[in-house]
Amino acid sequence: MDLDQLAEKCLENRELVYRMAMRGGGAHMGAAYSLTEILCTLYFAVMKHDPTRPDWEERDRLVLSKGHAAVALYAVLAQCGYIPYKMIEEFGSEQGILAAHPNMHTVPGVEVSTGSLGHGISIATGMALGLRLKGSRSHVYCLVGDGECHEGQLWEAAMTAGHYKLGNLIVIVDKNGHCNDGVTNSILNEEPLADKWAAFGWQVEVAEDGHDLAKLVPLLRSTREKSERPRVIIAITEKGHGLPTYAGRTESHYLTSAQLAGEKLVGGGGGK
Ligand SMILES: Cc1ncc(C[n+]2csc(CCOP(=O)(O)OP(=O)(O)O)c2C)c(N)n1
Ligand SMILES: [Mg+2]
Repeated sequence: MDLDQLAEKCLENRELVYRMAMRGGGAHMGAAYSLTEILCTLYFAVMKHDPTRPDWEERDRLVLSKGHAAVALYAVLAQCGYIPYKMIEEFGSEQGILAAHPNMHTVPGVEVSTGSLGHGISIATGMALGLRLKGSRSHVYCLVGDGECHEGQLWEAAMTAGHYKLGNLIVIVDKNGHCNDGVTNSILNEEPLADKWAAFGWQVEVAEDGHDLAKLVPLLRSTREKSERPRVIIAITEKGHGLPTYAGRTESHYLTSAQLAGEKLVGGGGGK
């Protein structure tokens, strides 16, 4: 898939998320739209996976630790063919099975039920350790929020992964600068974030623009190379990227269908 096609996938992903929000009465738009390019790059250009076999032993695993961005995951799972588009259309309706947070027992392709911040990365760490013990060559990708880095449990997982030198674990921090109730570092300053991960034994890279597909694709592909340490990519993103009124604002965190009505999506992954 070339970059133009990937950009199309990003735009379609954002449109599907928008549709779910409109049908369901609202959604975590800010969290979903800062992740779009990262998520689409992983599913369409990086990860080894097979939508016809969600339980394929040799697949790479993706854990959405910031589970409130579930709508973005549902959209990419539909685009890949894990779930029918009909499920997307039923989001928020009585017969629908897609909930505000992802459920591994009801939605094919969801590896771990998440929503309680800090838990997903802990489970991803256990998965990576388990896979290594089995001699597997699969990778575990885990997406966390910058506000999620306030969680003590995240650092327990980070310390564990560093201790066990889990080279098959890749964490991507979606550093959009906001959490649910304000600017992340004004609520609790977590800088210097890169130095903290490095101190826990991780190989750290910073993606200066987490929406720039031309840079994201080679960077995320490089995570497939053998590593002696867990890797974290701190991706600088924009919360609500693509929303003309709400992009870059804390208010984008959760938007109702009334707030979204009339918002015309812009961009499909050409950089900030
Ligand atoms: C353990 C836990 N505490 C609190 C919450 C409530 N909560 C949901 S989203 C959120 C903010 C997350 O911010 P961030 O990680 O930056 O995610 P973003 O939406 O910006 O991607 C919080 C505190 C939660 N889901 N889990
Ligand atoms: Mg954030």
